[in-house]
This record gives sequence, structure tokens and C-alpha cells, in this order.
Amino acid sequence: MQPTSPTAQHSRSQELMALEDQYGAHNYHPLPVVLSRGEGVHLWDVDGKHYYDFLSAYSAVNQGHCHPRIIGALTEQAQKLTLTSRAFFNDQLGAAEKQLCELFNYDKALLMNSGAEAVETALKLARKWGYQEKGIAPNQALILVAEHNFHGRTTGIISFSTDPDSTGGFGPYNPGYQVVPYNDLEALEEALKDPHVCGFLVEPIQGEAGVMVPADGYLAKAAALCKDHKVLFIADEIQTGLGRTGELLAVCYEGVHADILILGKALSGGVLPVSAVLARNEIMLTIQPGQHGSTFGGNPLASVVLRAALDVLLDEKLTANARVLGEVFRERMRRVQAKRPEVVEEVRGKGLLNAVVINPHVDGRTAWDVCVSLMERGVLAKPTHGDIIRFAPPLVITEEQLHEVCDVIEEVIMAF
Ligand code: IF1
Repeated sequence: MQPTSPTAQHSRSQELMALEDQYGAHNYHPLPVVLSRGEGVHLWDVDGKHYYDFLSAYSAVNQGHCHPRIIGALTEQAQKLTLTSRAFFNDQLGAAEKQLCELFNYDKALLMNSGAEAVETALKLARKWGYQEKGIAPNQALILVAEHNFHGRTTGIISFSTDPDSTGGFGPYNPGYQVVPYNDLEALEEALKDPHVCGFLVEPIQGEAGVMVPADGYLAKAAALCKDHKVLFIADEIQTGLGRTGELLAVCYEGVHADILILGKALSGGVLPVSAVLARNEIMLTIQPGQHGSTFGGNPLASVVLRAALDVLLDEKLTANARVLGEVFRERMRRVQAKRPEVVEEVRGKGLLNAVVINPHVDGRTAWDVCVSLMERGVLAKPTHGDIIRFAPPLVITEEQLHEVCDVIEEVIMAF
């Protein structure tokens, strides 16, 4: 394909961005790049310009864009049967549920579509369990959540968000939640004393808050405190799970087996929305037929894609790659920090979920400016909360590709 002239290229991207501006809701402020093809860690825009993807659709593309095994499974099943609803059985769901339960060591799985739907499902399970198994008085169940949490965008979930952008103007809010400071065991223990508490919902690493990694031991002690107080430990691994942090699940770093595990995003390798809630029978069976569901939840197409996505994750040893290359990345970024300590305030993360905190007061340039410069040099990343840049490439990245991108990041930061 002959590259079009710069002006024509510019107009094509502009034209497509203008379409979205005129006909699409303005609920995002994307970087000015119009993507049209992806493969592995690679993306190309409509003008054929190449980029390395260092966002991975917020960790939904751990297996790399358009992974052939996952696309193959998708296209084969798509010719046969895509959706039956759960009014009937289908020949793919059981095997997907079995694979999930055996891999993560749970009795049962409940498949949904978006991450938020899975979080809502987990909240409903925790409440049901609270009434039926813990004996909490009807409609009195309390669920603890962490300050600066991000668990999705439904009115139910934003009811317990502490981020004004997520909650402002969307009231009235659902009751039944209590916010506790993240990474604070004393505050958690105090809140757990309330006998109405049925669950503690927490991200093992807070992604949206800016890749906030809790102190070593926090997750293990929090889970133990929940057990002591007969409260369900609910791990939202939608972003941190499936190899992203260098372990199969982020809670594995501390040997924690959550009472309720929530998965999403890379559960399909970024091919279609599929999420899952995993729990033991005592919890999962508090929901009986007719008490929860979803039109697309557990459809045969998603079931097949889910199985291929998990197979790729394990067969290609993506978790180990994330652990090794995550160390390489942070080491490279800490060297940049040593050269420009006035620009790089902090480097943090686990595996290939990392953040570089930019000091916005240096010549007034912000993390957004850094991301625009990176984009111009063929690297796509996105700032979160102003001065934090999240770097999260697909877990299939090679060391050579990682160094190539680190060279670009260093070049941009040194040019401040
Ligand atoms: C947006 C954030 C990331 C999540 C965790 C549940 C969900 C998410 C830990 C809900 C979703 C996405 C949503 C997307 C941007 C992105 C995001 F910036 F919003 F917070 F990744 F950090 N639990 N996160 O991270 O899953 O319903 O979206 O499938 O809403 O802007 P979902």
C-alpha cells in the first residue's frame, strides 16, 4: 500500500476523528491517533504508521492483538453457534467453567460479559451469602471498599467510588458500602468489627488510581483479617490478573486465595467481552435459578474464546515473561529517573503493570505532553490522574522490543 501524502494522511485521520466528535458521545478524550490494525505488540494507524502498544487496552490484550489461536477459535465457533441464551444448555460453556475452576481452584464459575457486570455479580453474591450464611439482618449488609478504588462505571459501582469524575452528578447513590483507606490494616480491622460487613472488595494493585502497589503482606493480612471476622475477601483481578503482574493472579504473590475472584479483560485476549466470578459452592449456590443472569453471559462463542485465551497465556508462559521483563522495564526507568530526578518522581509496579510519575512542574509539561511525544515516536501509552503514565504492553513483548521502547521513553524524558 503506497503511503498517502502527508496532507492526505492528515485529512484521513482528521476525518475519522471528526466523525466520532460529531456522532459519538464525548465520554473519552483519546490521544489523536486513529488505529486500524493490530498484531501482537504492534498497532498501525489509518496512515500505516506503526506503534508499540503500551496500554494493551487497559490490560485486556495480554496475549497480544489478534492472537492467531484466539482468532482461530473465534472464527471457527462463529460459523457454528454464537448465542443460545442460558434458557438452554450449549456445548461449550461447561468446559470453559471447568477450565476456570481447575486453573484457579474454585468450585464454580459464573460467566458475565463486562468487568463491571462481574463486579456487580460478586457484590450480589456477597450480600446473599451475608444474609443466608452469616445471618445479617435483611437489607443491612455492608461491603467494605478501598479509597481510590476503580471497579467499573455502573451506578451501583460508582456509588462507592471516591473519584469525583466517576461519581459526580450521578446520584442518588446505592447504600451498603463503607470506604476504608487502601493499604491500611488497622483501618480495615476496625471496619471489620461491624457485624453487618459481609465482604471486602479490593484491587490487589490499584490500576486506575495510578498502579498503587500495597505494602508487602497487606493482601495476606487483609485476607486473614477477613477470615477472622467471617467476611468474604473479594479480589478484583480484572486488570491485575491473568499474568499481568508476573503471577497468574496478583494475589498469588502473597499466597492469597480470595473467597470471590473476579476476572475480565484479558480473559478473552481482548477479542470480545467476557468476565467471570469464581467462588466455592457455599457462596455461589446462594444464587438459585432465576435470581441472576445476562443475555450473553456464558455464550458459546465467549466460552471458546476464553479457553483459547487461557491456553495461550499458559502455553506461551506469558506470566513468566511479564515477571522477567517487568524487572527489566523498571530498571531502565529507574536509570532514567537517576538522570532526570526532577522530571521522574517515581517508578512503580509489578510485572508488566507499571507507572512512571512525572513531575508536572518541570517547564509546565504534563504526562499528557509526554504521551503525545511518545505517540509521535511510535509508542502508545496513556496518563491517568494527571501526572501518572501507565505502561502496560502485551505480555508477548520481547526483551529487544522492550528496550527499543525504553530507548524512546528515555529520549522523550531527556528532552524535557
Ligand atoms: C473506563 C480505568 C483501567 C478495572 C477494574 C473493573 C473494571 C475495570 C480493576 C470494569 C475497568 C477500564 C475501564 C475503562 C478504562 C479502564 C480503567 F481507567 F477506567 F480504571 F483499566 F484502569 N475492575 N477498567 O480496571 O471493567 O466494565 O470496563 O469491563 O471505564 O474508562 P469493564
